[in-house]
Amino acid sequence: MDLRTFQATTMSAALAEVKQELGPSAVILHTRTIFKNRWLGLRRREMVEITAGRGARAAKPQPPAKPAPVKPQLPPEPRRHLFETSGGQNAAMLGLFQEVTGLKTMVKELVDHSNRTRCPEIPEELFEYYSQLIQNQVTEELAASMIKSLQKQLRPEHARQPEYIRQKLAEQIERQFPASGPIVRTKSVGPHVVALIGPTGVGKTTTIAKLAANLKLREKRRVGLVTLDTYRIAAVDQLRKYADIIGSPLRAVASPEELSDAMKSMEDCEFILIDTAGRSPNDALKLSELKGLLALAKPDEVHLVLSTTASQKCVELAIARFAEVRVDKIIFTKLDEAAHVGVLLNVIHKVNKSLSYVTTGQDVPDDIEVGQPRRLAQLILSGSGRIQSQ
Ligand SMILES: Nc1nc2c(ncn2[C@@H]2O[C@H](COP(=O)(O)OP(=O)(O)O)[C@@H](O)[C@H]2O)c(=O)[nH]1
Ligand SMILES: [Mg+2]
Repeated sequence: MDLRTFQATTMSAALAEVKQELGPSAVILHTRTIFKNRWLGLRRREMVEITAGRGARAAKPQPPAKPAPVKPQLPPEPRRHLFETSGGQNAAMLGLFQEVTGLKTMVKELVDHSNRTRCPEIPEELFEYYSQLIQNQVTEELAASMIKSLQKQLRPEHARQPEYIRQKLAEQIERQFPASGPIVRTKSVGPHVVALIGPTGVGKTTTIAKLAANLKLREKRRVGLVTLDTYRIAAVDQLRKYADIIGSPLRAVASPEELSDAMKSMEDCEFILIDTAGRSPNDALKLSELKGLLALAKPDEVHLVLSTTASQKCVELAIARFAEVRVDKIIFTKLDEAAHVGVLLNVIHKVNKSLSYVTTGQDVPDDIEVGQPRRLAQLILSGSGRIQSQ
């Protein structure tokens, strides 16, 4: 193809030149912004440069025409600009697409290069797996340790078996996800008491409603609800609405006496689920109040509820503070909104607690799943790191 470059101060001026010189079916291969020095190099001017060639159907230069026989006059054809033709638009789109693809490759190469220089201990043939973990926000330390364990399991003949390598890596990830399984009542007398604690807005009340609805409506269990979140009327109303729909008793308690009373009134329930007010991890006074109330309720299990959309730092702060209250298991909410699921892996690995449930949307009672290590491992390796409701 006969390639030429055109420079002008604006894109439209450059395009006009392309059209004039190469005709309306010109194919644009590349566009870029360049800077030209002016005023003895003291000023720089931004210019647009287009590389284009003649399209396949472009008219070839014709020899001077012989006088033609007179033809009947036809109305003039409507003239169309280069970018009003589908060929022109396609050419522009192709140019843009190539440019974006080129940029993406370049950025990926830069990131890979920077990671490679920072982690010389990661073997070259496993680097793409390491990159995938990092892209999913798995910490460098954890990603490197998993890749090194993976390396020990591989033999030279596995080098050309990416499926085998992925399978082994998935097993590595699964091992980092101890899962507790669902809430189960093991005692034969008295209610199995479960409390949910965690920062404000992570989804404690919604998760209580999902758990209660599943226990009551699907498993036909007797479920009682207690809320310690009596600071806001709206918070009690929110849970009361669910309790009414499910058909479970609800007690809102504001003092140790009321709590003892409520627990006694629900003695014939198989499960009591306790909702709590979101405490700011910085509010030490309220945290110790919560600790006192929970000590009185003697829950069989306390689940710390964390949002997958929160930053690693926020999640770590919440864990540190709520550990002073009591944490047995972790629930991760809002996986449907999470950009990356690596945070789950980092947190579960760090706190050495098991994952009980993950929630995947706002719908009560459907958007909740028992934590399944295999599913989470696949999610991390799937590339996008985003969950789809099953
Ligand atoms: N996208 C999404 N939103 C959720 C999920 N769980 C709860 N929410 C929403 O998060 C907001 C706060 O929930 P709420 O249960 O009141 O949080 P709480 O303050 O911890 O009790 C509400 O708008 C919920 O609908 C989830 O799994 N996914
Ligand atoms: Mg709440």
